[in-house]
Amino acid sequence: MAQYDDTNIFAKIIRGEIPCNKVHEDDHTLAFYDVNPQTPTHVLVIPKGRYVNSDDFFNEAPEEEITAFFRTVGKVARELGVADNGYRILANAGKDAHQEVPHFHLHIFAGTDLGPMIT
Ligand code: D5M
Repeated sequence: MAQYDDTNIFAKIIRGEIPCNKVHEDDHTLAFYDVNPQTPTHVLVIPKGRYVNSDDFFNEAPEEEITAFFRTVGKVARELGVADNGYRILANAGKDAHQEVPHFHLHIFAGTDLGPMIT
């Protein structure tokens, strides 16, 4: 399992050391707008726990945290008003996927016709 780096930018956001444009927060999960949006609506959803990537989260997180996380993804999509027209969720995990921030996160892309999925 990869070593978690407490100095990563999302860890700092969770600790309140740097600001974010928050969409939703609960005990287990935080959602905020991506600083470099790829679509009209581009939000990141992260667990507050220390998980490096999806491999780490899916295999190591307690079921309660996993359930809370995905419930929040659904809730956030509805709160953003994108659930009806649709959205895409994506997680980059590790080197081959070019994961930039080593704290597990899901991207929510929405607000336009996203086209067919590529790669
Ligand atoms: O993508 C990481 C994503 O995180 C990328 O889309 C930019 C975004 N990012 C980086 N720093 C911030 C801050 N401070 N606020 C909001 N969004 C941020 P990935 O390649 O999946 O690791």
